[in-house]
Amino acid sequence: MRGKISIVGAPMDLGQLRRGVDMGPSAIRYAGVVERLESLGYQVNDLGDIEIGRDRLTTDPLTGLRNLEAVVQASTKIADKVDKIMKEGSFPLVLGGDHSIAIGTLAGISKYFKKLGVIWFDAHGDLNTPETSPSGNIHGMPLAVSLGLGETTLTQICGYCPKIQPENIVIIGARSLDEGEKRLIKEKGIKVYTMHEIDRLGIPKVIEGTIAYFKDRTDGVHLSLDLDGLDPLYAPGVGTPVEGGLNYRESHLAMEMFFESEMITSAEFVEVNPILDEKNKTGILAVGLMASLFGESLL
Ligand code: 6HN
Ligand code: MN
Ligand code: MN
Ligand code: MN
Repeated sequence: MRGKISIVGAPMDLGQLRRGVDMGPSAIRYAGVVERLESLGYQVNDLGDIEIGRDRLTTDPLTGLRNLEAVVQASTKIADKVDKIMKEGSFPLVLGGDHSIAIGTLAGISKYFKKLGVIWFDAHGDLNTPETSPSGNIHGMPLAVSLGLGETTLTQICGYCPKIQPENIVIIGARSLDEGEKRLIKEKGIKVYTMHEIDRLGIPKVIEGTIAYFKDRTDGVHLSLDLDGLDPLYAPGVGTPVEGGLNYRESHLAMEMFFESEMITSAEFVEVNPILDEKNKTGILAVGLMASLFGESLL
């Protein structure tokens, strides 16, 4: 027996405008996540989905944020659920849903660590604030919110703030950063492997560098994996695809190396949108990546 994994679905689509990403957890389950992880020897408990409000299309008049109230409520529920999983000593594996769910996931997890590290595997930085956001979409903000930046009702979820420190973040795969996000990255000294660095160094060096960076400075590491970190060739079912991403084997190798590091203490896989997908290719990919993260080996 290899330990306990608790799966929870967060069918969230309020952090952005495209419909369908709320079906992400179903698509991932349909691709066989429970059976795949059980076959690796884990005790897998699927806790079902968190209830997400359905009232869309409200824009906060003060901040311009879309569906703010509903996202705050959902994030609180996600945080409570993840908190319970942590308390039971099980590994929280959250299925999205758009990336705004990370606000709740990190709120539920970070109090269990003194220095929680976060791997943000994404084409984007998700470091916007209401002032810098080009869209008003909260899925472009969760990393900033977790740093304590932005709308107070979001940063104060679970009654404490911030959830993480800038020096404990590594962003991998970035290739679409907004100007305000670039400024924030420089100002806070956030470690980023853009696609440029990944091309130059190769993914093995990037992941070794990430693991070495976290080794002495963190006591737990959360993996927040946005499927749009991969190239849309491999992950077509995402709402904000960006050309020039990681390929299939590079992404799997990253997961395999994270498994070997024994460093990852929680994870979420987000932005799977079955309506935009091709025969659940992205859902199936997500499950394969999870299998690699949990130790499925090639031999
Ligand atoms: N995601 N930077 C853009 C925005 O609207 O803030 C895109 C964000 C995408 C977020 O993919 O999780
Ligand atoms: Mn994202
Ligand atoms: Mn993204
Ligand atoms: Mn694999």
